Amino acid sequence: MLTLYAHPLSSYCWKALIALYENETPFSTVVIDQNTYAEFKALWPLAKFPVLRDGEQIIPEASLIIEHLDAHHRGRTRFLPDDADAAITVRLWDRVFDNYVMTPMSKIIADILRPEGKRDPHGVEEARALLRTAYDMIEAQLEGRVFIAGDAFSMADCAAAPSLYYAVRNEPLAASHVATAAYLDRLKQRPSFARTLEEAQPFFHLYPGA
Ligand SMILES: N[C@@H](CCC(=O)N[C@@H](CS)C(=O)NCC(=O)O)C(=O)O
Repeated sequence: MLTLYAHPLSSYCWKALIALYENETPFSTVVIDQNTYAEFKALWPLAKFPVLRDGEQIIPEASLIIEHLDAHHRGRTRFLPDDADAAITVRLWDRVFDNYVMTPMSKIIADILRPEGKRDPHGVEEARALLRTAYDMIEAQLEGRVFIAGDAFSMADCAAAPSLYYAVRNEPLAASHVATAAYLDRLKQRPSFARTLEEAQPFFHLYPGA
């Protein structure tokens, strides 16, 4: 039995949840709160979520969780193609969304949560500039593609959905980002992400960037 240690508003947890819901993979959830935090930190001292437990195996990092699901709990949606070069393209766009959309988006939201006088306007401006560059790259990549790495949904789309969802609320897309806006709409309509968003709905009021 799989157990996911997760928080309902965490974008990286959404990424793993999308993959689990894609294939209706059975799992149980341990919600990280003050009651479960010590148990969670003992499993993964860096205490970043999500973490998946599969029997004796502990798998941290959302991308590795998805790679693990693709290798050991395979379903109709494959998250990485068998072709090595195509798999590198998926991993590249997974990295783009984590490092250049999720990271600057988190910087902007973390800054909102900082106390007055402890904010970092310069760092936030840099994060916004990085996001705008990433948006331009995503827009170009989507030309002629249904999903970010091609015609098939993949791990990179699992990364794209939560990162873009939160990012555009905090740094809006430009009017020229037509393909990216349509792509985000397609992701929101995908049942795995629609379910993730629906389940997070009751918690949104707790989060300033949501
Ligand atoms: N590289 C990790 C990042 C995970 C991460 O940063 N998760 C955030 C929630 S979205 C977290 O654990 N925040 C709590 C903290 O930093 O203490 C991954 O890809 O899973």
